[in-house]
Amino acid sequence: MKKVITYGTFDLFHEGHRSLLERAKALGDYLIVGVTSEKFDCERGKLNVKDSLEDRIAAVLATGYVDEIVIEDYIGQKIDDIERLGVDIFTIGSDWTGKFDYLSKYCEVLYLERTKDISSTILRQDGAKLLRVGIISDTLDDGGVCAQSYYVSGLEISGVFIPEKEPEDTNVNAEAFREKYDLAKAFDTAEALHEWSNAVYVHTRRLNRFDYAAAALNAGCHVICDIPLDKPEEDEELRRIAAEKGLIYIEYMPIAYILSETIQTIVERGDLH
Ligand code: C2G
Repeated sequence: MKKVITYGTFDLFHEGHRSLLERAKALGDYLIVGVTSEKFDCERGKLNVKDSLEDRIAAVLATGYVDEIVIEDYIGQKIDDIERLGVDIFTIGSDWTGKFDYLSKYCEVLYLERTKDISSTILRQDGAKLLRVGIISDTLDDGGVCAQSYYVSGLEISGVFIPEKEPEDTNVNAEAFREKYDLAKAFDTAEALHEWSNAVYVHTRRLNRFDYAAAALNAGCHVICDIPLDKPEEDEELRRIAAEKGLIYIEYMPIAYILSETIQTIVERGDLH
């Protein structure tokens, strides 16, 4: 008998989870699912988990693919489970590619393609908790948001729109960005991005930040915007539009900016030696 094991939080259970379990089961005869405890999620930095452990286990069992549940409660448990339960295959979604190669000492390791765009399969009452963030960028850089999104339950990157770019950047386009970060959609217009998102992350050069942030707010999307803005009064204006529309406007400070500020502060003290 071939035993397969997979792990996850399975919060706000959706089609991506179901499809992963279906394909995991098809790899063998007996499927074991490790569902993360609240304590373990807290320790590994998974944020914003909404459903209780009991509800998450019930959702996993309701698929009918699962033969045994274990509760994942500590770092290093995967090795213990694989040995104790005599597991032949460890599998997990492609967002984890490479991260569990160390388990190949104990069993076969397989990464299954992650499902893009799960928003339509979240139950309506839970869907209200799903933040669909569209990215507006003018380079092939996401500011680290896509990788971070895997650690935040209830957040999905809806896709990307690339409005303007340097003329010589011939390889910069929304489709290339979409492919790089394995996103669901590459949008042709800001309007299309607004329609598919309920929040927008503005990650463009300073000069354009205000215009894209204001357009997103006016289209009814919450905004997370890189700072600094081009002019001090732009910040006030974005706050005004957000308040008027009942939306949230959040300034996001990319790490490089914090670093350069920090370096400047240190250098200005003048006591480097
Ligand atoms: N998944 C997917 N498609 C999505 C979302 C998730 O295929 N759109 C997969 C993930 O790749 C994972 C499983 O569904 O294999 C469970 O996902 P999560 O609940 O987000 O759990 P995760 O944080 O990936 O925990 O020890 C825990 C594990 O490391 C995985």
